[in-house]
Amino acid sequence: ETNISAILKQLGIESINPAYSTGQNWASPSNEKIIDSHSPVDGKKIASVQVASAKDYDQVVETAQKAFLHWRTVPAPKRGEMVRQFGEELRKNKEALGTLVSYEMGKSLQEGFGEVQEMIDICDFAVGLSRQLYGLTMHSERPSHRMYEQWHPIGIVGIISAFNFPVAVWSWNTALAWVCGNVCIWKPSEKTPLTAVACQHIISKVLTANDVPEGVSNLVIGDRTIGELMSNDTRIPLVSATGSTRMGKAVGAAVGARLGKSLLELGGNNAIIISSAADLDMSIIGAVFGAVGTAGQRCTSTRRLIIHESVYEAFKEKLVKAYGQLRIGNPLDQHNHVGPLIDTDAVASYLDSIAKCKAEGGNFVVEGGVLSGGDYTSGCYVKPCIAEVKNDYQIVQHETFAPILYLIKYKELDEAIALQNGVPQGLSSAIMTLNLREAEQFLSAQGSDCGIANVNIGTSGAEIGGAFGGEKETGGGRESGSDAWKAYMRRQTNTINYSNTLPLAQGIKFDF
Ligand code: UN1
Repeated sequence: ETNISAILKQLGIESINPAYSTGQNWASPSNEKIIDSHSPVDGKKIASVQVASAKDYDQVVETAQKAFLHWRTVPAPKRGEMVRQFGEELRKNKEALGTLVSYEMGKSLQEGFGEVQEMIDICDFAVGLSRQLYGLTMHSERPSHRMYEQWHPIGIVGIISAFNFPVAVWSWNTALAWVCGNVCIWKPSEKTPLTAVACQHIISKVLTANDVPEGVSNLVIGDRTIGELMSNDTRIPLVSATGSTRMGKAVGAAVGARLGKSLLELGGNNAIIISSAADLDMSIIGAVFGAVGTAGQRCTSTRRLIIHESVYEAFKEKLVKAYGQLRIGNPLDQHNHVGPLIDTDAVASYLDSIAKCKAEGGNFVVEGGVLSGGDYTSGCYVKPCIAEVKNDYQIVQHETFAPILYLIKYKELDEAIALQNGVPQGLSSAIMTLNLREAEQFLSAQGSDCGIANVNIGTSGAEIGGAFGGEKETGGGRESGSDAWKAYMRRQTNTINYSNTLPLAQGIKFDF
């Protein structure tokens, strides 16, 4: 039995929490609005959080602006040292924070811990990065000239995050942004405000211990109006947003209209190609975890299986058998595989998608449905289901954030790749094959059009070391590993003349 109240106490959560924080200081809002956080696990109210007003938001931005003037002068490795200590605090709080993620969001306890592990990993990555913010040097075409580039901090980074990874996505952005010399303003999902409050308490300790001024790590609890303020605010040069394509289009348009930068990580419609040369037992694990893990609420969740006709029936049979063994229930109980959806609105959209799929001709080989009674009183538990479909059904082209898996049959690999690419989204993709030619074709320029393409691994569960994000309606942004840090900095090209003449580039003569 998990002692939630002890965990809330450890993480500094009150019954009503203040609306915003600029680091160590917490403040109550100038209005009366409140968000109650209910757990989808048992429907119980966990605690409440006040909602910030536009005026509160403005104060936060002003504090952040001041903090940036200081933070950008701190040497990057010193900023990295703060992030190292943040990683240490996260290690100490992994169990408590992971449990709260599981309880407030509904993902399995293992996945809650896994999410905090991603935070720890990105901190380690960012610490190393703090000594590796490398720019290139170039050879000038002019004598006694030197050319190089520098990466400078950009200013305030606005972070809008989603409910499904309520803490990890913030850390991917913030750990990099901080070592790059930026300050951050975080607007978490209104569906998971308490995990955000907990994160801010954890970083608060580190900021205090290091005498970091107010305004380097800011949290603002609010609804979409706060997101809109951030998107339109010229004081925020970069807005990093994770969520639906609809939200991303609004943020991208608003930020673009003021020629700001946005980093968008939006919906996926991820497929695994199961080839005739696939290891079917291994493929089952990848497919089932990808489709039902996090109750199908990852942007990397497996939504479609594109299966070769020669193994289609055999694989379908294995899938149906595996689905029959899934235990659905309280995600804090480690025996269960599938927890609840985030709320009853998500349940309604799951049911709506099933109805639409049936109306278009989908054939359900594992039926869905909402579970009730017993452990399921929150009304958020649904049955993972499987339907045989055509790729061009409208509903199949759409990302439903729920455990609905679509099966599509193919004959030739070219056709399978075209089906895999034949959706508006482009986040994650995979092929299961032991055939080298197939694998390489899938990874080639004629292959997957996604930001992530895997061989003999499912579509979800990417490591933080790679750049994370995707193409088309996924928004084009890249977060976490590789050189994703460059999005958080401004590039400056410097040319220095150490000769005693002033030659012009391109050989231009200008004498007088
Ligand atoms: C998301 O769903 O927004 O690759 C992020 C994965 C996780 C991150 C998912 N590491 O599934």
